Amino acid sequence: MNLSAIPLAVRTTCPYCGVGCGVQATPLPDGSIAIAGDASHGANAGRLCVKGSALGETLGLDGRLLHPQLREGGALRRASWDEALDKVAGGWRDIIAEHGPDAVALYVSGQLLTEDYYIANKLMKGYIGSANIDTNSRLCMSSAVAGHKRAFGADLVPGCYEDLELADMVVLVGSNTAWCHPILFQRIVRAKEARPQMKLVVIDPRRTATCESADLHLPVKLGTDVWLFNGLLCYLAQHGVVDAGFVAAHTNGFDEALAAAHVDCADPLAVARACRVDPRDVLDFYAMFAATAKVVTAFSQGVNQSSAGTDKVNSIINCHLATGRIGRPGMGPFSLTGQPNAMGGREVGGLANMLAAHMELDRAVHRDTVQTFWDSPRIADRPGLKAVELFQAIEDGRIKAVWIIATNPLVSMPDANQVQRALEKCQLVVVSDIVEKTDTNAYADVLLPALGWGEKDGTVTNSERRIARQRGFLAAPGEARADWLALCQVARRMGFAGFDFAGVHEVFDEHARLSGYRNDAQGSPRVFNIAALAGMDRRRYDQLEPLQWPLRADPAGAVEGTPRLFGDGRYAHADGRARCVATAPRAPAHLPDADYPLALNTGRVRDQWHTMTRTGKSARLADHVPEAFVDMHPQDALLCGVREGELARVSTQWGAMVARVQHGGGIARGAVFVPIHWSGQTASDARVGALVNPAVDPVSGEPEFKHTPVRVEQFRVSWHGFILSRSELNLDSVAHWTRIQGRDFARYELAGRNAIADYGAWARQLLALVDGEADWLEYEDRSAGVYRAAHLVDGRIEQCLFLSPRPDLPSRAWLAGLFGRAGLGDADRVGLLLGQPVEKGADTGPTVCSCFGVGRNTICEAIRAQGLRSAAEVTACLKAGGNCGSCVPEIKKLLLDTRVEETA
Ligand SMILES: Nc1nc2c(c(=O)[nH]1)N[C@H]1C(S)=C(S)[C@@H](COP(=O)(O)OP(=O)(O)OC[C@H]3O[C@@H](n4cnc5c(=O)[nH]c(N)nc54)[C@H](O)[C@@H]3O)O[C@H]1N2
Ligand SMILES: Nc1nc2c(c(=O)[nH]1)N[C@H]1C(S)=C(S)[C@@H](COP(=O)(O)OP(=O)(O)OC[C@H]3O[C@@H](n4cnc5c(=O)[nH]c(N)nc54)[C@H](O)[C@@H]3O)O[C@H]1N2
Ligand code: SF4
Ligand SMILES: [Mo]
Repeated sequence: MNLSAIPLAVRTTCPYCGVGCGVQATPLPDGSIAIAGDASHGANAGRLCVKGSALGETLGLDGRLLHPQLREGGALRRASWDEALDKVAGGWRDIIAEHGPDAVALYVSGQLLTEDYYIANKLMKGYIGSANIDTNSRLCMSSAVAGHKRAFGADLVPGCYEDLELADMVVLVGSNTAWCHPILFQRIVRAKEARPQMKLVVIDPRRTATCESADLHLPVKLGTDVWLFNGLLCYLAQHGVVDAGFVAAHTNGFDEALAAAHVDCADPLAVARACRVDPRDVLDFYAMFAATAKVVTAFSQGVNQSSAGTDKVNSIINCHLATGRIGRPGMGPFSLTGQPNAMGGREVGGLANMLAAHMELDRAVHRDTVQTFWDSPRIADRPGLKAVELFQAIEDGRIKAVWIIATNPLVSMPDANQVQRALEKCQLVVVSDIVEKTDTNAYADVLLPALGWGEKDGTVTNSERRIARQRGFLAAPGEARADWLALCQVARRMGFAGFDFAGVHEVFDEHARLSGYRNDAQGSPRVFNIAALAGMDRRRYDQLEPLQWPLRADPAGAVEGTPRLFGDGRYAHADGRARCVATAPRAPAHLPDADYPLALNTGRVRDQWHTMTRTGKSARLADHVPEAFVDMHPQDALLCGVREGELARVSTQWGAMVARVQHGGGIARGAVFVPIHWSGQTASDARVGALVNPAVDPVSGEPEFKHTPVRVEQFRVSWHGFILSRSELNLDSVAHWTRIQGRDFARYELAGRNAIADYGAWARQLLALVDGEADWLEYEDRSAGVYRAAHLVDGRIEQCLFLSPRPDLPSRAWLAGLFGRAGLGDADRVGLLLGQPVEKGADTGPTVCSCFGVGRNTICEAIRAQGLRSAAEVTACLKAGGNCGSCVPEIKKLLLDTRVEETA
């Protein structure tokens, strides 16, 4: 047998969310990569969600940045690495010489590997001597970090995933776990199925997919969480549930926190009024929490991304400290981290106000420890600028050079037009990315091609402190290089010693050693300690199994992890006690008024990752939500003069965009929800970051992404349309367009203001059709304003275009099916002209199950025709929901809706 013919699976870690699932990637002989869950990985035990399952479809080299580029005379041109690195190092040296170290900045990302992050931080804080390095984790986890530090004395997540299964009650606050941490959510749902007495409470202004499995949903008004949790603290005190022994032995500040909560929140009815929820639901929640010892309260961006984010975090932690429900199995507050390496970034001190290895920038003894260990010429001695301030400093000229790595701030920052202005003015903008065209790259003076997932090597740490390897299984494409290497090469060119590493394992080794360096000498040992992994050679590093820090080596040298912290009641404050923090509820920074009467909430959808540079490549992931939408209550829509399915202009004091109006997202009156994923690459005008106000939390500096006063009004157009095309098109002449990837084509949704005199000529021009003899099918009803055209090549469909004055256009799912055919039959041609399939059942509807490509119509028809009663029956019948399970909440909703329709 030829052993070399057997494909070898590489065990690695998913590059998306903070669940940190283990992945088995198997390069196949045809060049494709088979992706499967790693059954031996503690986070996911073999399961993957839809984004993880589709990883193999995102690895193609189309659109990749493969060579360094330099801006010259306005345009970018290809350059050698030497030239590019010289330009960066020389530029930085000159700017620092003239304006000092604070005139340069790094803006990095929780999607870097720990080793990349370690080097970036070392360069900036130890060698350049400035702390002007911040990261997109500022936009994500910084309120949790600040809350942890206030409560525990260090940024420590007490529990682990298993606690969510062991709990008798799980409270999800500001977290759409079903869509954003799907595998963790499935673990909760499975635990609940096994123990139906386990309760799930969801606290979210929207009725999200996560709510489909909840026993209780509290649709609190945006921004009112401190009211709710302060009210809970009062209730616990009023009902004798406070664990006085624990509070006395292990905490400080309880009385002050309770007194502060009492001011506004002693009466659950007042709390219910402030949160705009049914008082009975508030009381139910409080009673359930009071009666259940094993409670986990898990939270995410609905908590963190707020001008009161840090107080929200502490108001939650207070309730766990008051009841002593922390540090034991099945209980505790739990921050769900967003990015794959949000936690690793915190370990290396990637934020502007931190030092490496969980040490503090404002403690002289820590600065000395780090500088001595690094043997570095300098050490930053005061905090650098946090993300929002950092881009303001670029705009006003205090910062003259910025190097952006693995993040797309022109899309993801609040007041994103300000970021655009800042980068336009900045003397030297360096961007390291894996794709060539992003909104941010458009402002780069130097573009550096990075290795992407599957190519790069290193470690990441997930939400439960589990360090795991990402392993490369693909060759470096073009001239792409690892981010840590590019950083070291610039550092060396700037004349700094301390950046010579034979490989990424040596970077990890240094990081591990630093965590143990002088680690008990300063009175309170630092909890973050992974020194047990120091000294690994390349082979041992490659074999590293997932481990939860802090780590210990047993006498035989075996390394053991720690699933839970604080079991001994000791915290990281100098006195070993945790802090209850007094918090007072306050309103968001900017309130709706007559001009901007609604509140804009922003967040994620199930099948896309952030600015879509990777998930956007997968056709399987494209269909679930094909374009930007503004979800709103039907009555608000009526008042704004907009209708479901039509386009609306959504604007705030900071910026504007266009999105399709949608109901059904379970939104209360007064608020709207817009997804974050669209950029200038995927739509003419759908970058929601431009609308978001730049207010930040005073402690953490995290932006208020979930609350901006907004106005929604009609976006007037004279026609709607769409194109499916095998070739890429330029649609800049159209008032509104959005692009999404199909299996063998690109799909463009369009809307226009222009009057079209000659449909045929106009369509051919839009489709860039030059061949006058092309096989062209056309239907025109001028009086109705309806037009349909298709371009065929050798009997196969090449492009099609549909126009109507209203958005009631033919089914894209049916047409997408035609692109998969070798040739079109007569019935298909007739269908194209009719604008609907001739065959029954050919229109499967928008995709619900992305894994098996099962559409909404197919599911609803099966529910009706076969009387299906449960998601399990739908799966048995259609496979839908049977792979990753991400769509099960939606199938449950369809079951409900279809039955409601029947009885109506
Ligand atoms: N599919 C997908 N998954 C992802 C990502 C992705 O891009 N796509 N990104 C990852 C990253 S980096 C992150 S940070 C996480 C984010 O994960 P989540 O935080 O779960 O996601 P979001 O959609 O940003 O926001 C969560 C919810 O907060 C609610 N919310 C808004 N305001 C409030 C409030 O005042 N109080 C409460 N209680 N709730 C509120 C919103 O309605 C929303 O449903 O997801 C990770 N996972
Ligand atoms: N309105 C609104 N805005 C938000 C949020 C919100 O809820 N609402 N959430 C915020 C949050 S929590 C987050 S985490 C951010 C995320 O926002 P971003 O970090 O800006 O989003 P990404 O699309 O993940 O950007 C990652 C970039 O790095 C590139 N990349 C991928 N891998 C690598 C690599 O290995 N090396 C390098 N050099 N580049 C790589 C990708 O192509 C992409 O361009 O968005 C924030 N912005
Ligand atoms: S839940 Fe999905 S996106 Fe998150 S790590 Fe697991 S497979 Fe990746
Ligand atoms: Mo995030």
